[in-house]
Amino acid sequence: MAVDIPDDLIETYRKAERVVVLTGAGVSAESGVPTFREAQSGLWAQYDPRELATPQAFVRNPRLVWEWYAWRRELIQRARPNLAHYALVDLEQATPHFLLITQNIDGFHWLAGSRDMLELHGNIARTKCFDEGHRVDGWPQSDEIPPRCPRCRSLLRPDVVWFGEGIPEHALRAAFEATRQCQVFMAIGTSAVVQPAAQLPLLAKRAGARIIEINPEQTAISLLADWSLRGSAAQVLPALVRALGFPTTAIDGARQSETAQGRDT
Ligand code: BV8
Repeated sequence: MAVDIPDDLIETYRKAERVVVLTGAGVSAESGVPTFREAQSGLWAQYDPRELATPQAFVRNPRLVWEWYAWRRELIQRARPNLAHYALVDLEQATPHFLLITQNIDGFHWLAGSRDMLELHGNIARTKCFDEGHRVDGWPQSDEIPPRCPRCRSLLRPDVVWFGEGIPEHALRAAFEATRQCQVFMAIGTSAVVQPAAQLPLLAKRAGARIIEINPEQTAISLLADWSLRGSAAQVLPALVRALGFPTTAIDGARQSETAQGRDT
């Protein structure tokens, strides 16, 4: 599908010294990882994710919440980054100052090669204990679900930010700081509903940045956007990298490895 990137967008991006990108679950949609709003499948279809992703749900039914995350971790481990993730690596390489802020917990940006990045909502591959926050890489085999912290015996949980929990202070501060200083802010694959991440596009606009949105649908920030590119991130982002005339090293590498594995990406 041909993607039309406006000339004035290309010109604005090329002139930008500092670019900030905010990604949401839509960027991992083409990797086969369901977004929050898509119905959870099978056993989980009966639950509202926003009810499960809370400390209250964990206190009420730790086993249920632990098994929901185990199911999601399993699904993410079987999936892999898509061309949207790799295109963002090429953008990072070609942009003087670039910061990727993700709301996603799947670790795909890091896996694809992004390095100037912040995970606002944690990472599903990391585990910590509920009471003390001790990061735990492994735990003794036990039938108890969830397992317990080897250091303090409190229940283990995923190292993600639940609704009602604060975003890690350092990440939040860095995100707001970079957003205040950028010339271009891109909101990609996010409905821009969840706070405080949803404030970032507003903050960027107020600081004088130009806003680019990439999303097949209209969102809460579409009115703010200088450009809304209606399409899938996996299509639009590679087209943007090519339209900017930037090297497509990460994109080409992903394509070659997909072909080598006999799958067309
Ligand atoms: C906090 C980890 C305070 C867990 C997640 C005002 C101010 C402050 C807080 C609030 C506030 N109002 C309400 C709140 C509370 C709450 C909140 O925001 N509620 C919402 C429902 C209104 N916020 C919080 O609780 C936050 N904490 O503010 O704490 C505080 C401070 C100090 C001390 C104590 C407390 C914490 C929020 C973090 C929650 N954790 N994830 C987990 O994943 O299990 S959020 C989770 O849901 C995701 O990370 C994501 O960010 C969010 C939404 O998920 P999705 O809907 O799936 O994704 P998204 O919205 O990104 O939508 C998908 C988009 O992709 C769509 O637009 C779609 O069109 C598009 N798309 C689809 N396919 C494609 C595509 N785009 C491109 N290409 C495609 N192919």
